[in-house]
Amino acid sequence: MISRVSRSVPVRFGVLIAALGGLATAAICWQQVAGEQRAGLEDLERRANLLAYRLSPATLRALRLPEEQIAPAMADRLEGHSRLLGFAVCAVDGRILAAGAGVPEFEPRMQEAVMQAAQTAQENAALSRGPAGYTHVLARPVLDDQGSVRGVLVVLHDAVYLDDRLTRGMLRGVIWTAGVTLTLLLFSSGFAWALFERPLHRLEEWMRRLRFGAAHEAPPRGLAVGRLADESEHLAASFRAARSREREEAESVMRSERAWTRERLRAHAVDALGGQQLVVVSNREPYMHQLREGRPQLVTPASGLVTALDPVLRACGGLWVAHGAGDADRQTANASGCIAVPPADPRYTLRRVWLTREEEQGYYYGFSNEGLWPLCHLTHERPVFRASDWDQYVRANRRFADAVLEEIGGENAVVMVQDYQLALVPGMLKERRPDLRVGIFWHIPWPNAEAFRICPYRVEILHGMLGADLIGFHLQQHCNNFLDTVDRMVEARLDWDRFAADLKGHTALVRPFPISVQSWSEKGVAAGDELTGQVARLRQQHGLEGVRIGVGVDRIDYTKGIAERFRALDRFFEKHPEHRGNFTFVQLGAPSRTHIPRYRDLVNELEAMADAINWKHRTESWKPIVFLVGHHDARTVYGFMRAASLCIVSSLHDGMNLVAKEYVAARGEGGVEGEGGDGTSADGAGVLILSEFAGAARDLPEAVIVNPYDTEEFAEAIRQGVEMDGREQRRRMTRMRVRVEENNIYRWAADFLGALAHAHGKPDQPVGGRP
Ligand code: ADQ
Repeated sequence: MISRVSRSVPVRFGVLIAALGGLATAAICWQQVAGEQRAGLEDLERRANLLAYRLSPATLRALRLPEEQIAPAMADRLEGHSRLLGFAVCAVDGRILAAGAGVPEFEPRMQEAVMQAAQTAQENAALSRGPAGYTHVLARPVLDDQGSVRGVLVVLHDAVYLDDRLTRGMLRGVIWTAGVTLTLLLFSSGFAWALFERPLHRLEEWMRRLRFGAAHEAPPRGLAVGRLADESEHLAASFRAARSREREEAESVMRSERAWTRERLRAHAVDALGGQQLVVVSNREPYMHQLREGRPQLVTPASGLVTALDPVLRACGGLWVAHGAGDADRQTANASGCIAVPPADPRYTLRRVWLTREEEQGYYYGFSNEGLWPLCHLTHERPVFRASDWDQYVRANRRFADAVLEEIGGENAVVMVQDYQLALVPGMLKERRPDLRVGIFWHIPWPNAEAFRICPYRVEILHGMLGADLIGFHLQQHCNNFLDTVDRMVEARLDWDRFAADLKGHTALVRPFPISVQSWSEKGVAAGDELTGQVARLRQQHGLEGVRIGVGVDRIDYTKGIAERFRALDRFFEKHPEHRGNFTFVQLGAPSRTHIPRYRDLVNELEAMADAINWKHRTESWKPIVFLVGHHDARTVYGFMRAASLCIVSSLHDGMNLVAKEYVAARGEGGVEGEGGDGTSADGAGVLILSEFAGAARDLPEAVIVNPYDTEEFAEAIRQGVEMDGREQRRRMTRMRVRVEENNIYRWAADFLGALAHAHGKPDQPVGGRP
């Protein structure tokens, strides 16, 4: 179909150009013929005039004679020759008094002109058509001295030649028009074929071969549109990457008879690290101490990053360098800021980095969260870039890099830098210790090059990141965007085949590593009867007895789409009042970054929205939304996820979103009885409503996928989720759960560490290589 359509394009283009050219030529030819015709007629008239003028005095003299003497008096003056047919002298009543030899036969054609001239005393010319062609008649009144018309002198010309000239001109025009049209048709079709059709046909052939496995073949040359050529290069590279990863994955699945566990990761890490220390660097610390009633209390912050990396370090041991943000952090760490964690069962060292209030404000709240965060998330929130924030960002990054170098001393180490707050750290580390293995994992999306371009410090950030040996994102799409950004904004050499960028002789590989979660049982959550009791308590505490529950668990952030979720719930209860009283949505929202006004306002805004919706739909014993603002411990989060037959993740843009995977992981372990009494929350069931804009949507396609901006569609998805039958829920959930269990957090860490080990000094490792 595509080739049939594209094949007719050059012809259509040719016909269009030829038709336009043909019309223009025809118009020009017509103008020319008409002009020639006009000139010929004018010439004839001029000549007739001149002849009439010359003969007028003799005609007047003859007209003064008696009528029978007029003809002899004019004699052979009235004869014509060549195109001049002859003259005639007529009386004022139109009768011919004297005429040249062939003239009388034209009398009928002369009559009208003669009468007009006689009556008006004005010269009259006419072109009249007879059986032999055109004749030109000029009738000139002959006036006596008193100005009275004595008679009319007629000059007759044969104008057939004008007719011939017109026919010849028209014929010439037709030949020209046909010639030009045909030439244009041939040239423009040929041009369009050579410039577009042939390269597109080759591209089509190449894509087909690519689809059937010729992934090594370079895209065809000669594509007229530069961007198309670039994009096909990228497409080929992504295809190669995906193929290679598929192969590696298949091999890896065949190799792995066991799932990835903490123990397996530990063994793998020991191997990959080759005796070197593992260092994680992040802004957020995995264990924070806050003062509560004058005493330090341990807090584990609500963060996907901590959820992901703490189990890795617990499994492998090593060092975690992070900002000591808790108000009791200093008093619980030693003089150099170090503390063994988890405090109850130490497995690794946490080195806290101290930042001044100004540094924290500029580096974290300012540049990272008012600049880079909205820059990378496409949610229509305008990023703010202040020069003073950037200075603090550079300074704080330097502090983190210094802390790492200080802790590792002269030892060798593998450093995993985490996230957008620390983009400059890889470059800073490599500057001082080129022998270190450094990887950076970017937990949020990487936007397209055009969006990233607005950052005034884009070159510095890219240089900092390209200092790493390995740069990881959640999705291949983010990798593509990143390399495209590098391509356009810095002088680096790109290798799309290996997905690598070379800057000043240093190569950074760019790879996707979709992050995941650990199993809930490893987090020490309740199980069996204890879990059943806990769920019953949560229901009772929040007035949820006897209703079906939906749940959302988020940091309160505008990217998470909580307002859109509330709007859809409002619409759902509007459209389906039959669900009032039997379904309640519980939203756990942890306030975060509340020093930034936008975030502070959002908490108030969401509370007001939930109140308004509750007011609108509530009954005496039921309300649609229970909004629990605060950071909840893992047991509570798990309790709600077990109790809920539906979970909503409605991010407007999200790197991955761990909550979606946590909910899936929560739906498989042990049964919870008694909620809603409809059996939908029994073992293995549950519905995940997931935004298409969260990275997790790629890993969990069996979820009910929604566009959170489309309130109607979203409300309909909630109805579908609430009413979905148990068997369909289990079918979808089982597939998702198997995938989350296979691709868990340990596998993510193993993949990243394995790729980092190979990235350094072994540049020929195939794309997407797994350990
Ligand atoms: P986040 O934006 O922090 O992570 P997410 O992936 O959803 O988002 O992780 C949030 C974590 O915090 C989850 O483990 C969740 O259970 C927990 N949490 C949220 N609200 C809570 C609450 N009220 N109480 C207790 N716990 C709560 C960033 C990126 C994501 C990416 C992760 C990991 O923005 O796209 O998935 O990093 O890479």
